[in-house]
Amino acid sequence: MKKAIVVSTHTAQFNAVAFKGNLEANLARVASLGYDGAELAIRDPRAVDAEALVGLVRKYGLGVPAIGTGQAWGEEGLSFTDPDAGVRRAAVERVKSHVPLASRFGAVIIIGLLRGIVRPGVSREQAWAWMVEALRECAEAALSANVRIAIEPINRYETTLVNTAAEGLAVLEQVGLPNLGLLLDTFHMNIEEPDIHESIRAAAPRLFHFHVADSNRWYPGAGHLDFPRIVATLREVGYDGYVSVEAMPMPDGDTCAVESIKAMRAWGL
Ligand code: LER
Ligand code: MN
Repeated sequence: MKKAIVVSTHTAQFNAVAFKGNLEANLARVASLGYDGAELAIRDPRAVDAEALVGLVRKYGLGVPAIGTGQAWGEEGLSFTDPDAGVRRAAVERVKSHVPLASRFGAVIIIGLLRGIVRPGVSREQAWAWMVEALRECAEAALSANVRIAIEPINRYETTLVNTAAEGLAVLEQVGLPNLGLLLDTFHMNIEEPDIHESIRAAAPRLFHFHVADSNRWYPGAGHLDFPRIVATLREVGYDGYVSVEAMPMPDGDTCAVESIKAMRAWGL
């Protein structure tokens, strides 16, 4: 397993990001701390100079395991389940626009909050159907470029659609494409899963990416999750991907990154 941490290419409102702002300085710091990769949070690929970004990531010898898309929800209100068909279309097109860069990095495209929530006046069945349809269109577009997409079960306080690994697996079943998988996040699992270890085992064949934050969404070690046991379960199921820190910059971003890599090393990563 490899070690990564989330870096936003631009300043962002989403708070569980240790590094935002000066991209080059942040990538340099991530590399110097010994991370293998930087997970990139990108609101809109059109706002990014792809060549410069690829160059910077190479300069610091980092991998890019995943690209987070949630800022398009947080800052622009795009979602797969908006009552407005134009907004749903824009959300799908936005995800498809991540494919070329994801392909260059070999990165998984993350569908977190971009799937949306069940809006007033929309039935749960309708929202679910829009979500499945959107995911299928995005995964089909990504398939030809050999890009994988991961849907992330997210806790009930942030979304009403897909809170658990079991619901995530049901979505995969309904979409029926091999390049759509799951991203599990320990912060959300601690709130929603009856048994974190059983959920990891159930998701294992389709587990594309893994986020870590402690129970309070601080760096691992700042709360009460049993990470050595979680990592042992990941090893047991043969998970071979990245473990990526998506934690709040508390007490500050740099301390979060330093403490996180200290913890990961202690787990033998
Ligand atoms: C994203 O990976 C996540 O975990 C959510 O809480 C918010 O986007
Ligand atoms: Mn996450």
